Amino acid sequence: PRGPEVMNLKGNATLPKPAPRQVDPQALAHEIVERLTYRLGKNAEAAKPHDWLHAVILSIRDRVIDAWIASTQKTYEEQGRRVYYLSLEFLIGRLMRDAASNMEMLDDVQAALSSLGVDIDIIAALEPDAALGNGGLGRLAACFMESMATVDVPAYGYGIRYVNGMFRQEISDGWQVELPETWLTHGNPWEFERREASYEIGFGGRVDPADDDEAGPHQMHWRPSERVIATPYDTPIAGWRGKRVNTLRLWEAQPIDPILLDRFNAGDHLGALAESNRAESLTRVLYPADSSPAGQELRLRQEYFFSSASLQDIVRRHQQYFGDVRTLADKAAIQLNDTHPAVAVAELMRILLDDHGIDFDEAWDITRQTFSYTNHTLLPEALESWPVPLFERLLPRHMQIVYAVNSRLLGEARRSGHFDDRAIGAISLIDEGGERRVRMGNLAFAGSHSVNGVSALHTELMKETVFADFHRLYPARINNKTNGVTFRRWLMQCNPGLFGLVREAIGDRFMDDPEALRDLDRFADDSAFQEKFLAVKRANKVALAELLRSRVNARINPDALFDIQIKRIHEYKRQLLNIIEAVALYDQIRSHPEKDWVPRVKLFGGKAAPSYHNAKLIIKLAGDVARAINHDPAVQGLLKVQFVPNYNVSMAEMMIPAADLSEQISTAGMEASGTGNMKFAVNGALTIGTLDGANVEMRDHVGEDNIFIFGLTAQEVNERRASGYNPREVIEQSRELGQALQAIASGVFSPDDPGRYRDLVQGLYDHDWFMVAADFESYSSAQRNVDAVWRDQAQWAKLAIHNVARMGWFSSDRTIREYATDIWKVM
Ligand code: B1H
Ligand code: IMP
Repeated sequence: PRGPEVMNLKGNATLPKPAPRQVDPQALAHEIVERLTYRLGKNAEAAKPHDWLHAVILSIRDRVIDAWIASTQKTYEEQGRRVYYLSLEFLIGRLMRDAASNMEMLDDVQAALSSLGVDIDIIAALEPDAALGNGGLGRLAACFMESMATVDVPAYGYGIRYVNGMFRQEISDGWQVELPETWLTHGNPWEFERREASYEIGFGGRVDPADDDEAGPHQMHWRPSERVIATPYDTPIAGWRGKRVNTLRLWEAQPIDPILLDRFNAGDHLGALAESNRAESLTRVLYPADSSPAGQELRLRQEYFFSSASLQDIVRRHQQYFGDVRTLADKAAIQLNDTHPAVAVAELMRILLDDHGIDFDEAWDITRQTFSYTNHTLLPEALESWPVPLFERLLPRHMQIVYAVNSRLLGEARRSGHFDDRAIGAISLIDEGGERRVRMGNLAFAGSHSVNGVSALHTELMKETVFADFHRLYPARINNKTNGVTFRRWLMQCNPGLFGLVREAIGDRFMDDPEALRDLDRFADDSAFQEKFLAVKRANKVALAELLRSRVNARINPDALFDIQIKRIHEYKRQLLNIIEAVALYDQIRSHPEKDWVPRVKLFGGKAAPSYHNAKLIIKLAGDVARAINHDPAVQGLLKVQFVPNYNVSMAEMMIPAADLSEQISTAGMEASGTGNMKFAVNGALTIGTLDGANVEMRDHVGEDNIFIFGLTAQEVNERRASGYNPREVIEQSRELGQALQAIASGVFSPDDPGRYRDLVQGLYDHDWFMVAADFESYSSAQRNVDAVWRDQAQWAKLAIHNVARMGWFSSDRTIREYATDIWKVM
């Protein structure tokens, strides 16, 4: 490994320190122009909006760096335990407002820019989203990074610096088209390349017994046949009020030899670059599969590449500051964000056994004390496993370690006397049913001292289903950490109107203690406050309507009820249920135009995994249904449907503050937590949802009168499936549902291709795994209940205010404090 050459400058008091920075708008304006001139080489007259953006970011960044260096210094001085959050995804979005706001300079930046004649909104919109993640799991990692800095946990995030993050979605003729998103084209002013902290990562090759005479029986020498370099890029992540700034370290793959000159000179110009291209392709693109792993070799290479680089860095840092690798668990807590980095368990074992000659039992103890694992899904298709032959070819040494760990694990289970062959088979690290596979969930579980779920329901189901046998063997290991979201981004920045109103009502305490939002409860019945609250909501809706007019030429009425479902497209999330209900409502309005219908705008947004056929078809259906409804004069002004393309973090920041109704309608038992649900509620939307994931706890907090709950519970879903659920029967009993399905299946919405949705609808009649039919009536009547409450705007406002007031517990600061106290022991 290429170790870093760190000069230890500790205690050298004669070095000059940077001058403290001024923070008034005038000084800031001066600084921005100075950055523009000397860093970008432009004068103010010639500067383009992008230049201004860069200059502003550089000015903010300087403050962040001051705090960053101070935090790093403090961490080294305290010599305490550090947290390492390993995640294949960090869905950050834009950073400018986040950083400026957390450094408490957003108002000054705005004032400075306006004194220079620059509109902050225009340049802020130019910053590309860092979309290094798929959805909830990646955005959770980003919220956690900000909260760890906020609650003063010394932490590093480790991940991959994808050149192409989440794809850009275009809708062409109603179909999703995936295009590469190139967030780095204008450079990334937030990151710092750290070449001195590069490592070699090996793949393939063979394993020899260690040549050393003193080598123990478990010490081996792995001789990889292929090597690449991992080079880190560091991004500072500032916590609220700049208290602490932590590091997000993202790895890039680079070739050992950028070009093979002998080949080039022999005329093989492409071959000369082959190795280089191969190395660089490793970190080129994010796998766009949310909740179901891609299962391709490149994915396993990505997982090992970033796990190995991170582990080498962690062990290097530990040795540099504490010397003895045996004390690693005292100084490092490594959190595995799902199984994507689970191979790190085997990698740490390899390092301890082979590089440090530690004996097996001690190495295994250190490993288990160091790691903890978060599970994010129970969907069987999402549980990662790798074919043994592939794993063995790519990581021969790790394969041996997995076998050795497995024999100990299974031995322990057998000796307990409570494990028959079935139960042994269930906890084995190797799936022996059919093609033999390495189970990454079992490896992560076995290699961790803590395994947590992300909502109370999800954690209970983990104990009853996927990890039932592990739970019997290690009953203290599974624990719950209900997800949360950062209120800085998801309330204070994205919804300045509501933020201002809340401050005016209850003061600033909630900015440091989100639970203090409770004080707002006493304004719920205050009609003057209700009016202000509704006015803020309306302004957000006008802004969204304006954006949608310019983006997709949609004309939507800001006085209608904004009903929004934005999330990855997946059958278990049941966008289909929502669309079918829209079709049924459309039919009802046409049949009874005289009734007092509540005007509604239904908005959908979300990406489908490129290979997920039904998800793509559901996008097409939303578009087809929208076209029919939006062009029908009979429902003009009463119902509108719009699919919003390219849903991403920045679009979420526009849509969530404008929502009246939040759709959280997954089949109970299938959504591990959800985090969008929390963002909507704290922004004053009411939730229509099932008792799934964190919705259950949201109901407990906001109160059952302030949320629209419908549908089967997780237990009822199970029972229905077990007792032979017959969807056809259910459909035949509901005229509304039957008619809506017939219309869709017969091509009413797809006259250009009448058979387009036949199979999709047939699936509902035949098996309906996700219980769309079973929940339809309950959903549809909950929607009419929504209408009834909406007609009384004071009542609606009251419920919404209660939601804002009672969501404080869902701050990711609370979640992180629980991790820090219960799992990492750093608080
Ligand atoms: C979640 C994933 C996920 N769970 C595989 N699992 C992936 C699985 O690329 N892959 O192969 C990517 C992502 N993502 C989500 O995590 C859950 O579905 C949500 O319910 C939960 O809120 C979120 C954060 O815990
Ligand atoms: P790492 O933790 O070794 O990766 O170093 C990350 C950052 O910490 C670098 O910017 C170093 O300059 C800084 N750093 C390393 N050692 C010390 C120290 O002893 N005191 C303060 N900062 C340090």
